[in-house]
Amino acid sequence: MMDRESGHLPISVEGVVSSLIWVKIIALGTAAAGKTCLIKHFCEDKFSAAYQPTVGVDYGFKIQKVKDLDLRVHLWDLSGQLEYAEVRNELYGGTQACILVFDITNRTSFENLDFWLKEAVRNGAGTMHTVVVANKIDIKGKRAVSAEEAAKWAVTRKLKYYETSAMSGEGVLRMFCEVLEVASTNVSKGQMVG
Ligand SMILES: Nc1nc2c(ncn2[C@@H]2O[C@H](COP(=O)(O)OP(=O)(O)OP(=O)(O)O)[C@@H](O)[C@H]2O)c(=O)[nH]1
Ligand SMILES: [Mg+2]
Repeated sequence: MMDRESGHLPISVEGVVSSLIWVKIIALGTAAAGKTCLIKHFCEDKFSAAYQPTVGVDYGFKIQKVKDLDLRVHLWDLSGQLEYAEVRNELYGGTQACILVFDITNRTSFENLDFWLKEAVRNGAGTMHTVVVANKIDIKGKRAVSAEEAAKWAVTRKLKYYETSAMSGEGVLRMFCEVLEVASTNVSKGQMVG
């Protein structure tokens, strides 16, 4: 015996469809740029000042409401250590969005963005919504890359530019929500992405 009115689904079709939108985001960038902290802040509202390098890959999950849809967000946090290239290459598949993170106090991490963008493009960034994230804006005195220079780099490559602090949380939720809004339109409704 089915415990629902005949002719009616137990929940609305819209409810079923929206509950099945999965979005996969990857984070790329030089070691210690703050990828893990950004993801931790977004998923758990936590920050740790102690640096624990990601070994290969970390993973985060969050259900985030964007435009009335509860998105199941998978965040793959890829190590910035160059020796993990093979691990990273395995993880690009089925990605809708890519955040390229650099540390505003570390000029090399900004100069390395070209390397990370190239790696992403080689692995299908054409189909991912890719953005640039300037992190650690809470550190005021040691800025090594101006907002103007970084934003220009992003615009030249047709990428959207964000500034964040994983420590204070400034800009973090906004960045992820805007990325998700675009990325979720890349996922056809009802599609399950592993
Ligand atoms: N002040 C400040 N420190 C930050 C911020 N984000 C990260 N950090 C610090 O920077 C260091 C590196 O942060 P992680 O998030 O581990 O860096 P990562 O990019 O994941 O590094 P890998 O895993 O090695 O690729 C840690 O000591 C963090 O506490 C930030 O927004 N502000
Ligand atoms: Mg990390």
